Amino acid sequence: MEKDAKIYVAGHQGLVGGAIFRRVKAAGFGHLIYRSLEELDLRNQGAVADFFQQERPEYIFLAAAKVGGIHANSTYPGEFIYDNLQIQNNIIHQAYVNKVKKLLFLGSSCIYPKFCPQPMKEEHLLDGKLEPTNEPYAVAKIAGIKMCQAYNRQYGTCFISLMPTNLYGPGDNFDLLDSHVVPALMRKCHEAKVAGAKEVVIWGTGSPCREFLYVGDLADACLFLMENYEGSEIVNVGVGQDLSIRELAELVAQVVGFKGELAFDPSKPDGTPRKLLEVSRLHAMGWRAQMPLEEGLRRTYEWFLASPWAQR
Ligand code: GFB
Repeated sequence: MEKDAKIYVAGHQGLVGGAIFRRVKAAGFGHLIYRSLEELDLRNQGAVADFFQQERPEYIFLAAAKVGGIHANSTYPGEFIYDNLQIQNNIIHQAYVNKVKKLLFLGSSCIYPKFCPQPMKEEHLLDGKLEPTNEPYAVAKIAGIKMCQAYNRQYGTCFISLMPTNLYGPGDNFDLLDSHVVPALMRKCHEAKVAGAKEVVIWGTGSPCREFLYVGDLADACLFLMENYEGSEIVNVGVGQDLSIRELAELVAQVVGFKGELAFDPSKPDGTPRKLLEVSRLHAMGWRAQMPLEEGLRRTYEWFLASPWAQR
């Protein structure tokens, strides 16, 4: 990417888009384009076409998406499939029509089968049935990958796809019902500490395993791949290590300073038993995640304490 290239970060108000925006700016790229949700509804085909005509971006980070944790995915399956298909269809198609030089599409580790061999390799895509709690979201993300690959094949575009593992970090959504597990546990532990409560309730059995990538590391990987990768094959982005939800809860409680009990509510869904990405493709290209989990959690908690979420 040229330093004065016109770069569109779709989703710059979100956890991932915000981190990409800051990373790209810090690297000295001066011509970034963005629109707020109020200014541009990315689900609207005509509005997206007009935006592209007007701005003519040269590079795109496609981080705009409807996202959420296990409960949000199960509660709003219609929104998860419709919003994501619309957003990505509109942007990917307009990127082709307007001859964008390169587009980076962000998928998710939930594209892999529920009972995928671990760690999950890129070639396991479409090898088996998906996890039901987030199937509509996963199907939309798989459609995005296939659309990038199909356009590359038919039209000679350069659309690359990254599959990040579970993410966390400053800027996350701390809504207790819709969020992912890290912000939910952090807020629960914080509120229990402040209230002097004896226990925090964790959804599920605590036995599922997840891998957590700091969003600043993901942003760094996005910039790295935008500058160094041109293939159609998807690339996993993870840390190569996972832990159980119980272990995560213990670590979050320690970072927050909550000293009470951790209770488990098995009436809530566990989701996929394990999700660990195989990251040798990315390592072979010369990129590795840097942020240790505990330090990433500390930085996230600092951000949370200064945010309106801590005042609620
Ligand atoms: O982060 P999470 O919602 O997403 O949940 P998934 C991870 C695990 O943490 C599940 C447990 O086993 C949850 O049951 N958990 C325990 C909690 N306590 C809580 C809590 O208070 N809140 C939440 N949210 N979880 C998502 C997908 O799956 O992963 C998305 O639904 C996306 O589509 C995302 O792919 C990365 O890892 O289960």
